[in-house]
Amino acid sequence: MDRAILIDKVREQMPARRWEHTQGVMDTAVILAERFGADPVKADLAAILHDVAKYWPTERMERIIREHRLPADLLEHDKQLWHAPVGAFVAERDYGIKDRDVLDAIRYHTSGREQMTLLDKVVCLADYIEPGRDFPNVNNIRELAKHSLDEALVAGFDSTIHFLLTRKKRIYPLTVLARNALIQQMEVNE
Ligand code: DGI
Ligand code: FE
Ligand code: FE
Repeated sequence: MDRAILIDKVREQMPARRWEHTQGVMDTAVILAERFGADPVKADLAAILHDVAKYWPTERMERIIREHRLPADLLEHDKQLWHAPVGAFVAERDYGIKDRDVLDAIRYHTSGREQMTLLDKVVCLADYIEPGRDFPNVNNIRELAKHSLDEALVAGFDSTIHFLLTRKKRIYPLTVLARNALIQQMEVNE
C-alpha cells in the first residue's frame, strides 16, 4: 500500500489528537533510528500503524484476541495493553504489512518484550518521548535518549511501572522481562 494511502486510512481510525501523537512518534522514531542504527523506513512504517487499534471498542479487540489466538494472558491484564498486539494483527490482515520486524515493533510497543530488537526499542522509546508527550520525568527520558537507547527505555518502563504501582495495578510480565533484559544488557556493556 502506498504510504500516503496508508496514512489516510490509519488517520481515519482515531481522533485528531491521537493522529498528532502518531505524527510525533513517526518523526521521533525516524530520528532515533538514524541516531542508533535502526532502519528508518521500518521505524516510520511501524510508527504510522502503532496505535491503529487504540480507539477500537474493547469488545472488538477482545474478539480478535480470542478468535485469532493472541496471547490469552492479555485478557487478565490492563485493556490498555491490547491495542498493541491487536494493532500488529490488523496491520498484517488489513494493511498488508508483511515485514516481521515492523509487525513485532507494533506488537511490543506497549509492553516491550524480553529480547527487544533495535527497531522495537526505537518505536517504544519514540512513543514515550514524542514532542506531544507530557508526563513526570519525560524530559529526563528525552535527555537520556540523546546518548543511550537502553538507559532511556529503562527510564520509560520505570515511569510506567511506577505509575502502575501507585495505582495498585498489576504489571504485565513482559514489561518486567523487558526491563530486566535491558538492565542486564547495560551491565554487560559497562
Ligand atoms: O498507546 P499510547 O498511549 O501511545 O502508549 P502505550 O501504547 O505505551 O500505552 C501505555 C498504556 O498502557 C499506559 O496507560 C500504561 C498502560 N499499561 C497498563 N499496564 C501496563 C501498561 N504498560 C506497560 N508497559 N506495562 C503494563 O503492565
Ligand atoms: Fe500505544
Ligand atoms: Fe502511541
